[in-house]
Amino acid sequence: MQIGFRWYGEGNDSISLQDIKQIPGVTSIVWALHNKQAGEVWEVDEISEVAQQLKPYGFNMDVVESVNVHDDIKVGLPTRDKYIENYKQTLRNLKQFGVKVVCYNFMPIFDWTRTDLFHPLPDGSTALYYEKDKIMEDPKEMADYILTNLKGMTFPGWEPERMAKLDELFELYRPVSKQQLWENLKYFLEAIMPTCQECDIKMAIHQDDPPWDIFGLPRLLVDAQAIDYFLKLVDNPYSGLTLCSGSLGANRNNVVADIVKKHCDRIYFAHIRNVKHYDNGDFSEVSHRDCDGDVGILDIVIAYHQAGFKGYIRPDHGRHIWSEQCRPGYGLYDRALGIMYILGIWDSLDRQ
Ligand SMILES: [Mn+2]
Repeated sequence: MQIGFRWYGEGNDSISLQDIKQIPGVTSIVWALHNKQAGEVWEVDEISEVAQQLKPYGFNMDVVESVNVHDDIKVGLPTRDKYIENYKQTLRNLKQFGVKVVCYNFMPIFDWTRTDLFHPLPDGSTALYYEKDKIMEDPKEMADYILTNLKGMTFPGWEPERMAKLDELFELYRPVSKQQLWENLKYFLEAIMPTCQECDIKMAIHQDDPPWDIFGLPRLLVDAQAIDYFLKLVDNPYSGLTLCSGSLGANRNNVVADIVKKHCDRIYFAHIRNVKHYDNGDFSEVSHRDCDGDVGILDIVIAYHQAGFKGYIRPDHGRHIWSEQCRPGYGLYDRALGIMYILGIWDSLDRQ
């Protein structure tokens, strides 16, 4: 197991590489070229710039999160082949820098979705929050809210240029059924698998967050059954999972530790995050500590350990604590605490 930490890049993150270096155990910076639009080729000199930044700190750049998939691929338009070629070229360029895992998702229009980015918790910290009833309303209203609260920071999937085209996007996805979306995902993966094999890069899909349909849009990777279906759809070791305990854990019927036990050989990247459920269907992100939430963090970490997991683990979102001003979910302190919690469990298990 290797510990990763997501970093948004020089000038695009309040957290420095020096800060990250001081968190025990971190070997991998989980990175991306956040200025690139989905469908564009990531050029060698752009990737090289990040490599140069990481080098003095001894971090590897093995995991990219994410290389986003163009809407034309998700919708299945004839223009998708051009974007698939670009995706393959990006993979070849990433290979030159030793990249081993590419995280991506296949969510229509909206990436992760929350109704409150700074929801107060009883201890005075704030966290990302999902209020079920707010989602029934206009998606535009929510997009506006999120963009206002990001205060000019860019957030993958919620780019202002993209949100400005919301009507267009909904129109584009209208004819796409769930089954068609699965077919389009299969087409994309089958097209890139030979390149992944040639480059020895594993594709690792992130689950839909939250794991159910929203705004009438179909969402695919929502539970254990969907994950089984996905892994059979393109049964190739180069197509696997970024298993996100928080995304899946938003549905209280999902038992993430069971998925770890069943599919550990196809999990290349693990997001570990805790979620607390409320009876009315709302949920809040909470600390990584097992008893603070409902996803079974302890069972999950034990399952990875018992399976001899060799992939990458990163703490997913954290709360905003100790007055830190940071990107929603991506502060330094609570994610560092999450790492220490995971390593504490891991080291104890190693000892046994
Ligand atoms: Mn995640």
